Formats: sequence, C-alpha cells, structure tokens
Amino acid sequence: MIEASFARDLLIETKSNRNDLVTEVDQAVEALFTRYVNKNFPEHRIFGEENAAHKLTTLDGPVWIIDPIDGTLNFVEQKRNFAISVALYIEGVGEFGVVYDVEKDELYSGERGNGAYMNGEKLLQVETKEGLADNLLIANVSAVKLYPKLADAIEASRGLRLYGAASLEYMAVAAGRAGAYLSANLAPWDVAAAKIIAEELGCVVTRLSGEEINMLEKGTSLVAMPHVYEELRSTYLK
Ligand code: 2AM
Ligand code: CA
Repeated sequence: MIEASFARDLLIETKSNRNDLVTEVDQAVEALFTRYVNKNFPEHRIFGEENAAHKLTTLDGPVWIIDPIDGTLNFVEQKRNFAISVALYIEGVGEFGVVYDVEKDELYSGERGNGAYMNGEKLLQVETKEGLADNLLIANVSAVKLYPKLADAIEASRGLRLYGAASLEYMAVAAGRAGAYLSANLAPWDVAAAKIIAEELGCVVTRLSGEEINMLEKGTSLVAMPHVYEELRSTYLK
C-alpha cells in the first residue's frame, strides 16, 4: 500500500506544527491494522497515532500500539527512512514488537525473553565498544537544548548522525550502528515496538532523566548500549 502510493500525489495535512504531517497513507495503513486486529482479536484494544478513537488512558489487557508510518516527513520528502511500528503490550508490558523499514525491506522483530530478529535471522547482542569516544551518537537539537552538556558529548563521540525516524534510530543502536539515540519528544507509538527489540539486544531504554518510560505519555527518550548509557547519564545528562 505504501509503495503503491509513491506513484501518485499524496494528500498531506499538518497536525501540531508545519512539519508534523499526516497523509492519507498513514491513515490507510492504520485502518488496515485496525481491521486485522478487530477481526482476529476483537477483545484487544488499539493505541494508534492517526485515529482519534485510538487514544487510550490505560494499558489494561492486550493493547496494540501502532504507528502506521514513523518518519512521515521522510516518507513525504524522501520516500525512504521511514518505518511501520507495531507492538503488543499486555497489562503495560511489552511482549512483541516489529519495526519494518519499508524502503529497505528490513523487518526487525523482538519478543520479550526470546531475542530479536532481522528478516528472520537472529540478531546478536551488540559487542561493547569502549566508551563514548568510539561510538556514533544520534541526537536531535531539542535534546541538546534541554541538556546543553550533550553538545560536549557529541564532540567527545565518534560523530553525530540523525535519520528522522525514531524507530529506525532505535534499530541503529540495537544493531550496533550507533552507541546511543537521544530525543526530546517522542510519542508512545514511536518507541513501543523499538523498545522491546532494543532491550532484547541488551540496550537500556529510559527517559533522558533516567526515569522509566510511561507508555501512555509523550516525552524524552534515551536508548543506549549499557556503558554508553552510564557515561551519558553520569556526565552529560545533568
Ligand atoms: P512521526 O513521523 O510518526 O511523527 C522525527 O524526528 C521523529 O520524531 C519521528 O520519529 C517522528 O514520528 C517523531 N515525532 C514525535 N512527535 C513529533 C512531532 N510533534 N513532530 C514531529 N515529529 C515528531
Ligand atoms: Ca507516525
């Protein structure tokens, strides 16, 4: 459905600001998952980005947390660097998640306690690279504004990268392509699936403050390999 949309002009609307976009494709993909969940698991609930009926205030029971397109701005501007993110939470605990990079045809999946996979191949836990100096960092400008010392962390690191799709930035850390990803404002559906996969690969996931992420609220996000996590938290996130 997404790939077919590349051939036509998209209907694009703005949400909270001029760069917060939704297209008819975001809505159609969420509707597709909604039909599937309703048909196969009628008692399950859906917490999704693009449908007003999909806003929840509790995570009781089984809940599918869905972002039909994470990185909509990339989808519109680049036709790449975006992903579908789907997670199953039961009583607030992340059980299963998939992040699908549509353009690269890379399907990441993870199940709590059972490891993570990419296109069916088991992913290995990331090899520990020494310190910040040996790791690429992914961070957005808003995170640096919130914690100005992060500018020093970036300078101390191997270099700065930014892709513009939170779930894929999580996968970059989970797969060992970067040491950490820091963001100032993500929604539950941006991180729900990616968090499960990253944790299965040994990453630590919290708010920038070190607090646990409440999957009903937007907020800051930090995912990192453990030793990079400690270095960031102890020296740069104060
Ligand atoms: P989205 O494409 O699903 O909105 C961009 O840096 C990353 O931040 C994307 O993963 C994007 O997800 C997410 N994001 C969350 N809230 C956003 C907002 N209000 N405006 C733009 N991007 C947002
Ligand atoms: Ca989205």
